[in-house]
Amino acid sequence: MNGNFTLTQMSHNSPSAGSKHNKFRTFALAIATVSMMASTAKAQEARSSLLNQSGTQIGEAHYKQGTRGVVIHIKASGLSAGRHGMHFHNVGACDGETKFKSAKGHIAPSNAPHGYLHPEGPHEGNLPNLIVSADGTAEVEIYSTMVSVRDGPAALLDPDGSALVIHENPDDHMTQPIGGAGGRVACGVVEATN
Ligand SMILES: [Cu+2]
Repeated sequence: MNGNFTLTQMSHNSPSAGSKHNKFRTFALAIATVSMMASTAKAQEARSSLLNQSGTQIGEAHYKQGTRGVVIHIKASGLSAGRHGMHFHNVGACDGETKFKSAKGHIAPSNAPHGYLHPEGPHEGNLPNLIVSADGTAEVEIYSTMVSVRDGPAALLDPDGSALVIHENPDDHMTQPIGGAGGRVACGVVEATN
């Protein structure tokens, strides 16, 4: 009853309320149409096969570009339990014979120091630690606003590509140059899927 009363009052006090409402509705419909068009455009996507140093696949990662960052889904097994530093490295090359040194250093076009907790960090290739369960498996979905799939200075699919690297030890998010994360136990070249 109260709602009806308010509506009656509104139309009584302002005869144009109805047409204003229609204009608003047209505007809202236009916005809805534009966002539907945007959502039908295929998001830029990529993937990685994660390999151990003997070249056996131990997992995979998928990347989907959003408006402001990349949604990253990682699934792996055969790792030691606990926290493992994880970063995007500069070159799309995962050669086990080089202990994955082939992937070079971290993606860091800003030249900011390594580490989420460093006062001047982080740099673009930084990611959270991967936390592996007692059975050696890990699955996580994370989001990075510091890299992109194709566009901008920290594009994963730049001309020399990039690699997702999982390290032996935890990343303390502070120590230079890699947070004390040690050797590289898994590596996956980022490959375009569309
Ligand atoms: Cu690294």
